[in-house]
Amino acid sequence: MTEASTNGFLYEPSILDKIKLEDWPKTEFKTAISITTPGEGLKMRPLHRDDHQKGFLTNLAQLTAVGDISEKEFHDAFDKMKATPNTYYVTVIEDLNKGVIIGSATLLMEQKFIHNCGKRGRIEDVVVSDEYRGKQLGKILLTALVSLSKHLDCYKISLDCRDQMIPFYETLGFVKEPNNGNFMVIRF
Ligand code: 16G
Repeated sequence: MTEASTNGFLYEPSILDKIKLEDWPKTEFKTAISITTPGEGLKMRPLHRDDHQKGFLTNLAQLTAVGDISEKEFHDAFDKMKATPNTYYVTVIEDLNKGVIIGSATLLMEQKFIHNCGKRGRIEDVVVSDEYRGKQLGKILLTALVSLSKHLDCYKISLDCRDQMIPFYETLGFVKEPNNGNFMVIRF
C-alpha cells in the first residue's frame, strides 16, 4: 500500500518534493520560496479527503459554478479520482494559519496510444482566492504543475482559458500553436 492510500491525500505528497521551481524557469519569483512553501504560512500539497471542510470548493467557486456539493458527494468524487491512480493531480495551497484552501489547480494525465503510447497533460481549474492575488501564487501553482508534467514524462500539456488569461499563460510558456490554437466545445 502506498503512503497516499493510507494518509488521505489524492496522490503521493512526496512527488512534490522531487520537483523544483527551477525545473521550469519562466518566472522570477520576488521572494525566496519553494514549491512546497510558496509563501510564509502557506503550503502546497495534494488535495486531501478532508479539504471539503477547509473551503476547497468555496475557493473553486471563484472560478466557475460549483454547485451545492455535500461532504459525501465530495468524498465520492474524491474516491473515484483516487481509484484511478497516476491520473488526477489536484494540487492545493493551504493557508496554514487559517486552515483554509486559498488556491488550487489540477494536472490531469491522459494515456494515449499515439506518440509511442505517450501521455498528455491537461491543466484544469486554476484558481487563487481574490484575497491572495498578487503573491505570484498562480504562477507558482502553474510552474509546479508544468514541472510535474515533465517529471511524469508528458509529451505535451495544454489548457483552455478565457481570452483575458492568455497573456498570463503566455508568461509561463504556453503558446497558441499556428493553425492549431482552437478550443471547441459542446455544452449540455
Ligand atoms: C477555465 C479553466 C478550466 C475550467 C473552466 C471552467 C484553467 C486553465 N481553465 O477555462 O479548467 O474547467 O474555466 O469554466 O483553469 P466553465 O464553467 O465555463 O466550464
